[in-house]
Amino acid sequence: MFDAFWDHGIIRRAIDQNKISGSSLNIRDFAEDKHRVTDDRPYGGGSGMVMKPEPLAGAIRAAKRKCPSAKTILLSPQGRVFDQAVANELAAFEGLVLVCGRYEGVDERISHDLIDDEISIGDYVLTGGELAAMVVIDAVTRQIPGTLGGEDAAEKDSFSNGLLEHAHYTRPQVFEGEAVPEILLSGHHKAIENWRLESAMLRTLLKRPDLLKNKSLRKPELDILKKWSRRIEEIIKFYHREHRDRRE
Ligand code: 4GX
Repeated sequence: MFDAFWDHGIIRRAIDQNKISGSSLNIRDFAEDKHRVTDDRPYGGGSGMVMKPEPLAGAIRAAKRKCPSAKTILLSPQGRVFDQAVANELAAFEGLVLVCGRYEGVDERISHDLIDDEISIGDYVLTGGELAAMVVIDAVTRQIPGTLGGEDAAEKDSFSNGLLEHAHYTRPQVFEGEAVPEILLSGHHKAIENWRLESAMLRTLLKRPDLLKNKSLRKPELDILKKWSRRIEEIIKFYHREHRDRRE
């Protein structure tokens, strides 16, 4: 699963440019028995399997030897939920060892002794921690300066300012009868900047109002909300007036 991940796109470029390094260990290589077994039945009975502690401990210690200062993170639905703030926090570490569990999870003694942190990429159940680890690596990598190519791209995108991104347009100027907003063709940088803030504010309000509630708003942002609030009030007032007139 990881070969394709390390081999493509921005992750591949970041490795080639020595901005990050990454590698995967297969826990089966740390099983001592002939059949390289990594799971076993749970004490206490029941269905499902648990990851055996010895191969897991061997794999985690081998990973830590590669990067002794690394923080060791278990991917699991029980972890704190991953978001942009966590991605930024993790980008500050010199290394991460991401432990990917399968089955019902890992022997509890592994969590106690060898895990520093536990992260979930969201409240849903995956078949393994590998995709979760790739999500974390991807989001953390693009926070590392120089990995995105385009100037300061990470500072500009969604969440860095607590808002969703503004709408984007590229050529052609008219696509299936729909034109690009005039202002974007005007060359007025200040007006374009204002339009983009308004676009970002409205998209956030309509698609993710929860993000606005937790955000401290500055004057320009507040003014946009007030402007639209007034417009909506006008429409409601007009509606009431119409209905009053009809009843008479
Ligand atoms: N965000 N899963 C891990 C096995 C498991 C269970 C408990 C350790 C402890 C998931 C998620 C996720 C399914 C990956 C269960 N490993 N991981 N796996 N959501 O659902 O990170």
